[in-house]
Formats: sequence, C-alpha cells, structure tokens
Amino acid sequence: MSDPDSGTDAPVHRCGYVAIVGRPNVGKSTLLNRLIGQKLSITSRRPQTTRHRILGVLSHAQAQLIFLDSPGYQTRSGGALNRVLNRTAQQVAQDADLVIMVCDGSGWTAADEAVARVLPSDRPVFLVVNKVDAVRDKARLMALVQQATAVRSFDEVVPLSARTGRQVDLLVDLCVARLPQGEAIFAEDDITDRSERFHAAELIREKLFRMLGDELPYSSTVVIDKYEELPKLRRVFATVLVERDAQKAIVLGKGGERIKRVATEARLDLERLLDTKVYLELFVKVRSGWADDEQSLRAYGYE
Ligand SMILES: Nc1nc2c(ncn2[C@@H]2O[C@H](COP(=O)(O)OP(=O)(O)OP(=O)(O)O)[C@@H](O)[C@H]2O)c(=O)[nH]1
Ligand SMILES: [Mg+2]
Repeated sequence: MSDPDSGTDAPVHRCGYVAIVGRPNVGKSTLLNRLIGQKLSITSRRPQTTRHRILGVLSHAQAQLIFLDSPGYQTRSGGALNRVLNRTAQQVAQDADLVIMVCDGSGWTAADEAVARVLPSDRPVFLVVNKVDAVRDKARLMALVQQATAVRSFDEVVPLSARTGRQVDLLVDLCVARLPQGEAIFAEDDITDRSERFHAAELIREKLFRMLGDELPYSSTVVIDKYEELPKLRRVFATVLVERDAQKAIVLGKGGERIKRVATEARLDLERLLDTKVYLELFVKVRSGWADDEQSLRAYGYE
C-alpha cells in the first residue's frame, strides 16, 4: 500500500476502533479471542456472558486494529443490569470507526433485526455470519443474508467460523481496508487495556457460568478482595457474591467441591494468560439486591 497524498511510496499505517456487536450468544467474544489469539473475553453456552466492554489490540506492520467486544444487545427489557449492558453495547458502536455486527449462521431472528436497526448509519458496518462450521445446508446462509440485507445495507458480509478460525483472516483484511490512516494508539505488544485483576474476576465468572449452567443465578458476580503481584507469582483472593443462602450452597457444592473446581480451572486459565504462577483462593458470600441497584453495579465495576 502507498500513500496517495504524499507522492512517495511510504507505506500507509492505519489505526482504528472496531466494535463487535450483536444479540447474546452469537459468538462475539469467541471472535475477539480468535482475532487476538488469547482468551481476553470470557465465553459460554449461556447468553449474556459478557458484561463489560472488552478491548483487544491486534498490531500488524501496517495497521493496528482495536477491537471492542460488547455485551449481547438485549431486546427484552429488564432490570438495572440489562439497562447498563445495553448502554455499554450502544456506546461501543458509537465509539468505533467500524462496526461488526455478528449473527449466528443458523438463522436470522427478530433480535438480530432489532440490533441491525440501532446501528449507526454514518460509518461502515459489516455483517459477520458466524458458526458456519455448524451449518450444513449452505442455502440457509444465502437466505439469511437476504433477510439481513433487507433490513439495512452492510458494507461487507463475511461468513466465518470464530471457533475454527475459517475466514477470520479475510475479515481482518477487510477491516484494515476501512480504517482511517493514523499512528498506532497502543504499544505493539499491548493486547488489552484491562488489568490483571479484571481478567482474574472474569475468568472466575466464566468457570461459574460454565460449571453451573442454568443453576447459577444470573445475578451473581465476582469481586477481587486482594491481588498481590510478586515476582513470577500472583496471589489472588476473590469472593463470589450471590443473592440468597440457597444459591451459596449451589456455588459451594458438596463439601465445597464445586467452588474448588471453579478455582482450579480459573487459576489454570489465568496462569496461561499471564504466563506466571497463580495462587487463587475463592470465597462465597450472600449480598442481596446488588443486581437491581445501579450504585452497587458501579461499585462492582459495571460502567
Ligand atoms: N459451532 C460454533 N460455535 C461457536 C462459534 N463461535 C462461538 N460459538 C459458541 O457459541 C457460544 C456463545 O459464544 P460467545 O462467544 O460466548 O457468544 P457472545 O456473543 O459473546 O455471547 P454474550 O457475551 O452472552 O452476548 C459458545 O458456546 C461458543 O463456543 C463458531 O464459530 N462455531
Ligand atoms: Mg460475549
């Protein structure tokens, strides 16, 4: 690539923000992790896994792409937590130079349509049709694209698989082509703006989500009580907050067996992410009503 304005062959550097939005469970976070090559954003089979804006940086010689993963956009109304999640999702799209709307290759739904309608119209928007590895009948994909493009126009439509990585490189190339010219914003080896503490809490929440399935009350959260950074070791003390005694028993499991498994798996993931040893101790406490109260939501890190 050369710079048309400079009259020289100096290569152009591009840099910009790329928002990843969509209804819950379509694979937005799996896509971010695939793009960056690290588990930055937690994923699970349950909808509404992501609760925060997660930033992931991909630096190439000629471009820096700053991806923003967001909570799945809620079309059903709900309490304070849902309101905060939707605000985050919309903010992410508004802050970006380019928007990627992700849908699931199995079919276009009313919830997808609702998302498509709130996307900005003054910047490029791509449609990513994800999970094509799970779609046997490719004619379905054609039908989906027709339905989607009847709602609004998309600057690119990219069928891919975040799980296998198929066509993800193509998506990156298409994104780079749409980004504004500019210097890198993050250092070349930065991959996120979140703290180690934040990732520790998120990985614990992922294990809870995955291990407890529907048994886990939606309104549970994780707080880090103490985080010590030592040479080649992190010591982490964290608490799982639930709303009722019965929920506490579920999270603990028989003889504390479940919480122990949660702690072990979260520790292994955190060690992989930080490339260091981790000591992790987990507690469970009952604190009722936190998810209905915007002030406590802020205190627990929901913006
Ligand atoms: N078969 C298949 N499954 C996928 C693919 N991408 C994601 N999934 C699965 O879809 C489920 C949801 O993935 P997430 O990445 O957590 O989805 P999300 O859109 O971030 O969900 P929320 O954060 O809840 O809005 C998980 O079980 C993923 O493993 C894919 O390309 N193929
Ligand atoms: Mg997610």
